[in-house]
Amino acid sequence: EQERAFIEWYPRGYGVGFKVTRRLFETQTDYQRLEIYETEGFGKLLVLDGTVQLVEIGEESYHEVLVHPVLLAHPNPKRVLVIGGGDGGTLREVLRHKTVEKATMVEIDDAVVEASYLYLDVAKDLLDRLIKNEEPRAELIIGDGVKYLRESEEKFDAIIVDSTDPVGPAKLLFSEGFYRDAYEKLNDRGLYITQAGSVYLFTNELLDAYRGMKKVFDRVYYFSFPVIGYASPWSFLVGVKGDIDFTKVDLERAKELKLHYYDPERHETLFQMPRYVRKLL
Ligand code: AG3
Repeated sequence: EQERAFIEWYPRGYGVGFKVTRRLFETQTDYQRLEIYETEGFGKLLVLDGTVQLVEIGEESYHEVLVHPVLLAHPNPKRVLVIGGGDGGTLREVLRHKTVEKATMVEIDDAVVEASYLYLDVAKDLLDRLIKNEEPRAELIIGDGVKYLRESEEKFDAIIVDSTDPVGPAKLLFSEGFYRDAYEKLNDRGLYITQAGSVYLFTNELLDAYRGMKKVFDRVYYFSFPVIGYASPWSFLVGVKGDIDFTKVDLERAKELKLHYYDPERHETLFQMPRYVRKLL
């Protein structure tokens, strides 16, 4: 009997795959092809243009490291902007922080929000409240994050980019112009973080993003973390504006968060970059 699988193919024939029991949904949205599968052992799988966005069992491995290191390095994050993240997992983690008074999520594709609400157990209640505009500390804007940031009259303590890969709809989120807009829209002290791809398989894209961010932010940090569903380790780039030490996080505040994967006590161990990548910088 032939086993059914969904496999995401990376360059040079490297694959990350799951056994799937059925496809629950597929559609061509205005921006991308969206699919949802039921997997054998990892819950449901969200796929955009053939790339794995998340698996339910393990999604915290990504959402926690995208959100908590930057919010715990900031002394008092109140205003947070999330770009992308239509499944709601990133915003869910942001709202765990009691200091956050208001978070805005700008997602370009309403079909991602809708399908995540209908099919995924990632942030169902939160998405429901967002869609009805009933979440007191957060708002959802369906729109282009690049345009939103350029035109925003507000400033933020943290800007979190939870995007697809730097091709197609997300390409401009990895441009120097966008980094400049982000820098300008951060408060005097602020942090920017973006997912930055597979360390081994998207090395060039990672280096491009690193160099672009270096031109704009006061300090840039690289760190990586194993993410279930992606070609691990996955990389993250942090841009700092002003007086913030990203190597130190607030352990007191961290204890109040109930985390599965990210371990703030070992925060410093995230920063090791493979030697061959470091040499290319
Ligand atoms: N985060 C998607 C990260 C990029 C995945 N890329 C890949 N599999 N080639 C967005 C969804 C999580 N909220």
